Amino acid sequence: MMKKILILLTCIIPLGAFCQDNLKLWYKQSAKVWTDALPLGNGRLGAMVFGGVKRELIQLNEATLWSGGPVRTNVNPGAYANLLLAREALFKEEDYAKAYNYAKKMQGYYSESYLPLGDLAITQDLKDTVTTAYYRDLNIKDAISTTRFTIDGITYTRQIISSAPDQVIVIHLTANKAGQLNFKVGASSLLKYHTVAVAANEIAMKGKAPAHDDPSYVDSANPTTYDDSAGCKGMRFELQVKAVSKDGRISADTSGITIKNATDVTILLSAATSFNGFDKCPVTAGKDENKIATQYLNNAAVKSWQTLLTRHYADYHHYFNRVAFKLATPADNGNAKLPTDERLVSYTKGAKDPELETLYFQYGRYLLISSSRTGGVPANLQGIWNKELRPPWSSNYTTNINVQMNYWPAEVANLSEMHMPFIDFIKNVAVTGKVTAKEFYHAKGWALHHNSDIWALSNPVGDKGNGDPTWANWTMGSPWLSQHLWWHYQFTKDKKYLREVAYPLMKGAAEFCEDWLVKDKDGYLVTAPSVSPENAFFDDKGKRASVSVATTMDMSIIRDLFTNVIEAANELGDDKAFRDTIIAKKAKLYPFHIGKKGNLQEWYKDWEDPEPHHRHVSHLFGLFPGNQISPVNTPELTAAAKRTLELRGDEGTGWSLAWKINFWARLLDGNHSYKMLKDLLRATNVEGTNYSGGGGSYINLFDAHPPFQIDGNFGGVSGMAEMLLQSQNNEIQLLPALPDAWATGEISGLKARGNFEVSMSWKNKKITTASVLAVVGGKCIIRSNESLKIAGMQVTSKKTANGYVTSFNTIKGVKYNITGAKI
Ligand code: FUC
Repeated sequence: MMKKILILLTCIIPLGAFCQDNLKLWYKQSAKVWTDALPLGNGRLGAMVFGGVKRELIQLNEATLWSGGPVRTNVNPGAYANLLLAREALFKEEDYAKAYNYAKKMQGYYSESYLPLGDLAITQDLKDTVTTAYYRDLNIKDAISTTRFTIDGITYTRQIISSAPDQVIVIHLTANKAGQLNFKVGASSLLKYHTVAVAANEIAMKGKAPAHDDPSYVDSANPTTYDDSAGCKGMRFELQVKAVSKDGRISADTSGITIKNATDVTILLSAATSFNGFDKCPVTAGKDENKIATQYLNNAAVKSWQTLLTRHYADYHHYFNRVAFKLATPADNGNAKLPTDERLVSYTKGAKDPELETLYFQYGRYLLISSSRTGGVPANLQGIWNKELRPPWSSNYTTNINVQMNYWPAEVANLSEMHMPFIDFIKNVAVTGKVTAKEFYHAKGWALHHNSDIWALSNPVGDKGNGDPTWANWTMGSPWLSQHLWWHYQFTKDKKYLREVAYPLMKGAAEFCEDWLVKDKDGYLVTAPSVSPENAFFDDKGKRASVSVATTMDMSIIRDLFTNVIEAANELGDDKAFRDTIIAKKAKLYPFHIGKKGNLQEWYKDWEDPEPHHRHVSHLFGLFPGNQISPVNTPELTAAAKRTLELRGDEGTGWSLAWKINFWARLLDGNHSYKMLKDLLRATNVEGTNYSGGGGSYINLFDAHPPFQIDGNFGGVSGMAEMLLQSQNNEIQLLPALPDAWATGEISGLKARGNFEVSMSWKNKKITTASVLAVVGGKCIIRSNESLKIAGMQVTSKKTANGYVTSFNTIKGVKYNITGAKI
């Protein structure tokens, strides 16, 4: 009885939703390697919890701790002359190698790196006897990690949270026998630091970030440099650690805090950096990191563990509980009873486990809530979790797929607020990007290339000639990022935001595209130089090349932006003259082509692929995340897109597998999407970089590129949502790509464009009940596989070649209950 009441209490959910249980990752042993550890985060403070018995290691991050300082201007005054030469080589000579070399001369500096804050070690005095009943978990329903074990008849428990309302990490340690906790807490960092004992129960680690940190793939004799002058490179940081206990004795010196004979101890971690915005010198105009960290610590220290926990739950549940997802589970779902590592391995070997799939979906939502909070910086390649001084690809913002993928699920998975750090970041890159567009290309608007960082770097990277233009000189950052500005509007219908924030930024990107586009010999508007990230082709002479004209991705991204700008101007009833120029330009964009193999052509011409299974599938941008290709509107292009995917094959890096879940969902092939999801969930422990495949999941369910890269987690959530609900092209499609394996299930709280909140249950692949909450009202068009009835309304579904279409007007705030007409 008691247990039942407890379960009910922990499952407080929004009206109309249902309770999803078993939302835990758990293990019978501590983490051996970093990707076994469990992530916690409040958007700013990240922790990877290892769960060690005698030595607990908690690896720490602070989201604003990056190397470097504000970007330089006047980086490459010779770039424009080389742009003209590159265009001449492309149009007059069709000499792609020459164009490639000119592109190299159009580069600026590399991005900076996201850095680890440090390690917190808890070394516990324990009798050297056998550890029994070891257990560690991450409960994603409550965003709390627990480690528990028994030694010599005494059970020790450690619970950890990263609290957003209190801006501290809290570790609560208890022993079930009085006075049995004896341990030492120490902190260290890979960055330049020193430790000071601030008080009898408190230490602080103060340090400085490097002035510059070369990307991991750059072979450099001196990759990490510091600058101790008053220059603007190298922010300050501070970590404060405080122990609070009613009964223990606490003392501190510069080596750490020592706790003796306690029963119950709370350790508070507070951290801050001097980062004060992308354009502020973090040294002379930096924030007072000491003051910020101290305030958070002092405010938290007067609250009990229980109070901190209650406040944390209230904040986290507010976001997390919006969506619940259940699939019918086989009666003997033995797999679900296994610890997560064993569970993943046996799933990979073929065990059926729908609850692992729904757990993975919710884990992605958990990771987004934990790594991207309004007011903060966006989730980078590793979210906010990084242990390395030179992390893979600088753990930066990679904009030719990765950072966008992080935000694909934000709106549909009902976490619109978590999209905001990315939108704020776009505001920043539009500022530096304006300088880049002008300096590099003599162009209006703002430009962004394939890498950025906390300083909103926007130039083509490569250290002025060392980068490969195949990735470094990709120019489509500003139009692609603008898609997110538009999506946020489509999902919220917030006109004020559209007018004041989104539209001016989208217009700036469109202005850049206007200037960047040139005419080819047939009068089409094309991009040049142009790459298809990060792929190559064999040119007419059989030579391998990568820099050419009008790749399908470039043209699709620009078409997407132009379409959205036109729609936005229409929505606002404003800026007609500009809208009309864009309408005219859109009509002249180089169109899609279907190649001789029946595929959607990737390049300007129907060239062959040296790497037919390349991980990027950039030319399908129009299928997803774009909406230019769809079975209803463009059946021929849809067939070509399908052929492209077949030729590309299913293998890929983590994010590539995740992208393919979304592609197949847009092709309405649920079983193929599901196959890709299973590939994304295949167990791996490979940490070394693999570009050609091997994507999967580590035992903590972090996505493996490999190495760890979080985009696959987020792309996976987006793909699963796309299998259940789509809302591009002004209609909501219910269960568009339901796989046979998900024949019966229910989901509540997904969001559709138009600001509709959608819940559904289905049985044997048919809708039983559904509801649409019209948050702002307006016309609602639903496409479904069967005809529908809407309670209280005289609406009939129309049968079409592509399912049934049900259309009705909604009133703001009203929830419409729907049933399958045959039910
Ligand atoms: C792009 C991808 C790589 C990797 C890197 C961070 O360059 O091609 O696979 O994900 O970003």
